[in-house]
Amino acid sequence: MRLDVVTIFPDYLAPLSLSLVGKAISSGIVDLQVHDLRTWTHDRHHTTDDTPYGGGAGMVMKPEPWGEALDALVEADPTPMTIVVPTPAGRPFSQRLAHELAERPRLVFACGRYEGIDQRVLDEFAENHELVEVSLGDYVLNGGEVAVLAITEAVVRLLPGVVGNPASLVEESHSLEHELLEYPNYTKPPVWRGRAVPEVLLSGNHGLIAQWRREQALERTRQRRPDLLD
Ligand code: 6GU
Repeated sequence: MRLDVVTIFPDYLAPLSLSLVGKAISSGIVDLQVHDLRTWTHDRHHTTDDTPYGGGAGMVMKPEPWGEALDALVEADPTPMTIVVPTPAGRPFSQRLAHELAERPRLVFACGRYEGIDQRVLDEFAENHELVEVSLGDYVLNGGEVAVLAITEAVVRLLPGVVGNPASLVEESHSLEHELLEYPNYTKPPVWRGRAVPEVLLSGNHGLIAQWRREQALERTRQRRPDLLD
């Protein structure tokens, strides 16, 4: 999978060279390129934003650098692009959307500040490319970079050969179908600071264990995410 990230803060994406995503890059499963939007500015101050038409607080990202940046990425590689624009006004990110994005050959992340990118850029590129605005949830980040870290990790771990034990993905997608939160987990020692591991987990009775885990998952979901049970 080819990944491009366009941002005014390329250093923000440095963690992508670590851990699971980093391994996917060094093993060739993922080709990641981070681009500085200011490459496509032409004024002395490398200006990327301006005041909003109609007034109001904050700044809006100028269309010209974004247009040139995305044109350059199209030019550099003919692989069809899915443009992902992180914004609190986007479609809520989910495991389902992560699976959808994992099917795409090339994702191009366009990181704007949270006031956003001039709408005409999105309208222009949506005409010839798949474009999806994505939100991590109902809170505000300063820019899309942290969202790109989250979305990339969720997507890349679904690519074949990235997660060591594919059984863990199967269990996960199974739990996704049932739409329950995961049950609590325990490991050795059997007693820690006076707290014992639930006895059923030591019983060796796999039927009872499965039943207990399902009850725990249901109870957690009822308490924390009753919306998932509707
Ligand atoms: Cl994807 N971007 C920004 N700037 N803020 C957010 C977000 C994304 N998701 C939640 N808040």
